[in-house]
Amino acid sequence: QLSPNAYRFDKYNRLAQMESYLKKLESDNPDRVTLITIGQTHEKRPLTVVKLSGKHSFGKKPAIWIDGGIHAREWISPATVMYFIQQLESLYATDPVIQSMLDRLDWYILPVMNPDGYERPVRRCYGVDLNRNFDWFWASKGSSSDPCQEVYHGTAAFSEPESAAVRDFITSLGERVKGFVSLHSYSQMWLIPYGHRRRSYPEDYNNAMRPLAVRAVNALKKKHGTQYTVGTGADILYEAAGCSADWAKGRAKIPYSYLLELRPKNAMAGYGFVLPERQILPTAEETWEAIKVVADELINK
Ligand code: ING
Ligand code: ZN
Repeated sequence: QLSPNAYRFDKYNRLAQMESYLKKLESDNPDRVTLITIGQTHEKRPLTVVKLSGKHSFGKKPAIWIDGGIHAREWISPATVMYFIQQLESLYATDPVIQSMLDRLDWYILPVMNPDGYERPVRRCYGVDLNRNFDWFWASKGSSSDPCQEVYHGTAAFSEPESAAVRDFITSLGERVKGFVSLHSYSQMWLIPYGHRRRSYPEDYNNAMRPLAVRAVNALKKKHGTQYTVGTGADILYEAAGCSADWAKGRAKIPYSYLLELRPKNAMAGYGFVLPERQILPTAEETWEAIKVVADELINK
């Protein structure tokens, strides 16, 4: 790309660069890429879902939801999600695995759920933690009623236009949504519901949700050796209610719902949320290997 403002997969990009990349992707591939505006943010920015799909089929195709950027400062999350979109689109013609993943599964991808925060990350007050604003034991644990706390849960479950738009859109897709993956950073963890209370598990935790998570992190590790821990958010991090992945499993009944904590493992190297740019592509590549394991399971189930 010659334009200095073009999207770069080895850099952190502004929202405008992401938007123009996605618009071009849609106009270059109108049969496989559709941009869907599912709502508007508090500051009236559009919430844009990228729908990727191969051959049309009669009957219901299973679908997967992936979101990034629910938390403003977790820059590696939107960057990784953008890489997924690029892989799906650019390899469709030449990679039979990717082709069947698009022909047999509909992908709904929201690269930035909180674009207001992404463009203006430093806010001391007046911001709701969208990952405390979903309807799952809302306001019971690990969140705050104080608007000046990072974990402010809002005035009610789904009080925010962003979380309400995600709820409405996913609900409109209905039962064909079989997977929900929300990308965060950091800690290198593959979190399984539930996060609101310790030792609280969905009934298929041991026979379905955990085994798939373990297979996914094994595939992830194979790429660059990065190790992930698997467990519920409450058991291996802390208790926190109102998180989107818990709502997706508990209320929307999406069978495989996960929250990923990407690199780094810890903030010891002097960085945490702002992972060095040289690690963007390796992070995206290894995470993509894990996502393909999940997608494959949704198709062949
Ligand atoms: N982590 C999640 C958070 O929203 C989480 C992790 C969610 C833990 C729910 C426990 C329960 O706090 C990040 N990175 O935001
Ligand atoms: Zn987060």
